[in-house]
Amino acid sequence: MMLRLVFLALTLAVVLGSAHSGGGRQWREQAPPGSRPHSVTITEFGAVGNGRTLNTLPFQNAVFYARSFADKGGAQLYVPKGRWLTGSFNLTSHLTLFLEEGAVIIGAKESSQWPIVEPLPSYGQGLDLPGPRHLSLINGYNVTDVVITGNNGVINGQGSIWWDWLHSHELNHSRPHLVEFLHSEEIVISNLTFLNSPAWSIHPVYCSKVKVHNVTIKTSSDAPLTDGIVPDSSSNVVIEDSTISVSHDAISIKSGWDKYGISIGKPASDIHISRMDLQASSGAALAFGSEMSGGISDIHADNIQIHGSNKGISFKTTPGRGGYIDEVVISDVKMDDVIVAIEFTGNWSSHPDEDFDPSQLPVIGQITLKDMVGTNISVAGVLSGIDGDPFTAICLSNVNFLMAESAHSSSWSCSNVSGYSESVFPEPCSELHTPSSNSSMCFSLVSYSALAVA
Ligand SMILES: *[C@@H]1O[C@H](CO)[C@@H](O)[C@H](O)[C@H]1NC(C)=O
Ligand SMILES: *[C@@H]1O[C@H](CO)[C@@H](O)[C@H](O)[C@H]1NC(C)=O
Ligand SMILES: *[C@@H]1O[C@H](CO)[C@@H](O)[C@H](O)[C@H]1NC(C)=O
Ligand SMILES: *[C@@H]1O[C@H](CO)[C@@H](O)[C@H](O)[C@H]1NC(C)=O
Ligand SMILES: *[C@@H]1O[C@H](CO)[C@@H](O)[C@H](O)[C@H]1NC(C)=O
Ligand SMILES: *[C@@H]1O[C@H](CO)[C@@H](O)[C@H](O)[C@H]1NC(C)=O
Ligand SMILES: *[C@@H]1O[C@H](CO)[C@@H](O)[C@H](O)[C@H]1NC(C)=O
Ligand SMILES: *[C@@H]1O[C@H](CO)[C@@H](O)[C@H](O)[C@H]1NC(C)=O
Ligand SMILES: CC(=O)N[C@H]1CO[C@H](CO)[C@@H](O)[C@@H]1O
Repeated sequence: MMLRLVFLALTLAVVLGSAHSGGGRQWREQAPPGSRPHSVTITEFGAVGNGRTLNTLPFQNAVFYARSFADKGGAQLYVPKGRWLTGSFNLTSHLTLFLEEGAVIIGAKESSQWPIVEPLPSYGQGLDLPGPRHLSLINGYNVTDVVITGNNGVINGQGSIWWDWLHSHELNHSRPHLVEFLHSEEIVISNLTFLNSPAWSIHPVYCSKVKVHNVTIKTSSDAPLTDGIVPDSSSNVVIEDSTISVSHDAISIKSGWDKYGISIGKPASDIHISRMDLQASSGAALAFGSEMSGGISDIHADNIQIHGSNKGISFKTTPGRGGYIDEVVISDVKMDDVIVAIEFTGNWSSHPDEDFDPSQLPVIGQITLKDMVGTNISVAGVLSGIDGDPFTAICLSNVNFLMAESAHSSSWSCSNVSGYSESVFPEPCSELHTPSSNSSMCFSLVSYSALAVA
């Protein structure tokens, strides 16, 4: 350990020097797991994995040291079995953070361990409160080629203290997330479990080339507004082979809030979601918006299992939001025990401030939902567009919902929408099967023959 600490001190000047020298770094391929030529262990920086000792400085120092290998193929920061309590720390480029089996990174309960940072420019303020927000537990700012992985290690945010502060109005700043990347690319997150985030679990914003696979994300079902994965104003994102069970939205695609998101203008696009098991006890399993002012486009989701959720698939927006949601295809979905299977709402009226421009109307269309089955569904669909700004080309194909046997179950209700449907049971609202509509209006809808359906 002494050796590392001495080396750390000696390299400080060198690292700082090179950081100021600027100059573009070379674009690299992602390091395959285990391929980093250098490795350090968190205990070499004085960390103690007893669940009580605060390890914020060891994590910061270890990452700082790992930075000296950035132009030598990068380094792995190895976290062995143990309970590693820490406040916020930042990652660096060409780094693999590896959590061994039995390794648990635990977020500190003191809010002072989560520094205050500027709100995101596309939101203008924090999620819970105006003004700045708490820094997330594990952060990447302007980094490239970073892997967070392990042999099913755990990252636990101990969110309940933050949920209590939110309920009791003791928060001074908006809650932090577990993992957040800003302005970054080539990010891989895999083979880990994320528990009880104070707010969202994984939040890439203004990023590209992000892959999340084989993760488990859970928060307590009474946790307020805890989302799972939130691809936000990011492109080229892949999310697959994972299980998410949270209280609010399990996967939520966003791109900024009202005038802030409109002026930043960064869409969420080119996002592929596959082979997921989703539960959203009081939110939506797969959500779009409601913050979508930078636009959401080119989204493909398939092989999605949804169970025990308030909403299955939800598109949320409101006048003043601007932006668009289009070129979305969702297919091969199985839903069980869901209150509202499909929701489109043009009246999700939360605004960052009163100063929004209601004439900024979102444009929602070119959305295809196909090959879906459901059991114990209370409401098949509530599709309500905006008066004077209808949602168009909403297409449903080969959908079969078995409705719940409760007195409250109802099938479809539609207003200010138009589109097309084929082979949908229960029979959808007339807005989706007008005599003049046909499948050619639908985004990427290959028409089915009755035989192909079985
Ligand atoms: C995740 O685990 C699987 C199976 O052990 C392994 O093949 C894969 O390389 C791991 N991924 C990473 C990024 O370590
Ligand atoms: C981590 O990054 C944030 C902003 O992204 C910065 O405010 C903070 O000082 C950084 N922390 C350390 C220890 O470098
Ligand atoms: C982001 O990183 C690039 C090089 O990777 C550098 O040129 C740029 O100055 C960095 N920007 C900020 C705001 O740190
Ligand atoms: C998923 O990750 C776990 C460790 O967390 C590993 O044991 C398993 O093999 C991985 N599965 C795949 C398909 O990568
Ligand atoms: C909010 O600020 C007050 C006054 O500084 C402080 O006593 C309290 O602990 C803070 N709350 C949180 C959750 O940080
Ligand atoms: C149907 O789903 C609801 C939740 O939407 C659940 O409470 C109920 O237990 C389920 N019924 C059956 C028979 O599984
Ligand atoms: C939108 O919701 C608000 C309350 O949430 C309600 O007062 C208003 O009538 C709704 N507007 C439309 C057009 O449904
Ligand atoms: C399908 O609808 C479009 C208008 O949306 C129309 O131009 C086209 O002729 C229709 N095709 C068929 C086969 O009815
Ligand atoms: C233009 C249009 O059709 N507006 C309708 C939107 O939905 C409301 C509620 O169903 C109707 O009252 C409007 O006529």
